[in-house]
Amino acid sequence: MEERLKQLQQEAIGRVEDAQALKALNEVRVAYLGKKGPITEVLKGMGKLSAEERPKIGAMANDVRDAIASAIEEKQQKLEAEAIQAQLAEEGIDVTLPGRSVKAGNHHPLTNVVEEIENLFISMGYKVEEGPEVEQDYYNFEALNLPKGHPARDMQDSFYITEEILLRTQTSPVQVRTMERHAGNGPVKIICPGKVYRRDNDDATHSHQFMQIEGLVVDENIRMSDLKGTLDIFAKKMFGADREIRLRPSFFPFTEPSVEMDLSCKICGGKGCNVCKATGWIEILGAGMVHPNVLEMAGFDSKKYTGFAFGMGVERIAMLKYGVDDIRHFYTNDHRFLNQFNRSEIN
Ligand code: 2U9
Repeated sequence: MEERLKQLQQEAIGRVEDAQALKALNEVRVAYLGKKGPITEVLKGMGKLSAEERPKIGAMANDVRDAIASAIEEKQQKLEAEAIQAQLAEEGIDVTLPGRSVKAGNHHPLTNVVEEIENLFISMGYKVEEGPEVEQDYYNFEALNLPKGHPARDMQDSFYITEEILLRTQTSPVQVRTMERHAGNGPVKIICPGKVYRRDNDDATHSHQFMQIEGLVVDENIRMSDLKGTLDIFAKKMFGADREIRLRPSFFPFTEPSVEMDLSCKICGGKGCNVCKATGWIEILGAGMVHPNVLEMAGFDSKKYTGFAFGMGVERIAMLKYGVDDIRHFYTNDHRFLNQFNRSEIN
């Protein structure tokens, strides 16, 4: 029996050493230490032994069982450690690989231009006012000296929702609403940025939806020279101190007299090129003295108060400032275009 036990120990430990995986090791455990294993068999047959032999063989069987169990335990720890190492090697992170950069958004070029113009006028004491894009016919046309039937309010040019409601064609209704709130008391000194809508066919220089910024100053003794000085400061701050302006007579129903403002061409320095169509001047905005009818309709005494107003298309300003040749670039969300205006490139 002693021999049998020694042989079992040797055999089991040999199989433990051979086991290359946890599954095989478990099979060894079941085969030698399980309920139906050979050591249990030996222990069961102890009853047939003499009283002298019994404790000796019993102790030996226990030692053999413990030796096999500790060999299995040791091997199990070794195999488990190896499995973890293999898994780590497979799932390892290569810290030398280049990282994936996170793309940061940035302000749209039109937002930048609007902000720049707003700040410029805020520094001259103007307040920023906004209003509804869905507007009443009265505020969009009537109150601006454009009575029903006036050619400038032709159905062709506007998106009507009902007979009396339309998408605003200019930001001027915001000025009218602000003047009404002032209840006939000056001064009013505001700048009104926002989206406007016109029934136009889109092309390189036209869009059915675009942005405007309009300005309005109403007070006692406001004169054409105030308008001219204000526009000159705007042009020089926005486009460069070396720029000149000139005012040409024009017509708008809401201003009298009305003017259009040209900016001296930077590309040719006034000599004439394709941007200024060989004139040396580029048209950038319209302006004028607020029509007395408009002042009166908004509740201001036109004998006491005078005012000036101006209006410009933001896209046109942005196109001239950045040399953009097609208005549609502002709306098509092409990153190659938009990223050129990124003020915070962090890649
Ligand atoms: C009130 C009184 C007067 C706003 C004005 C213009 C001249 C003008 C155009 C420029 C290009 C519109 O975007 S554009 O097509 N605007 O030429 N706008 S004076 O005059 C006002 C506004 C409100 C109460």
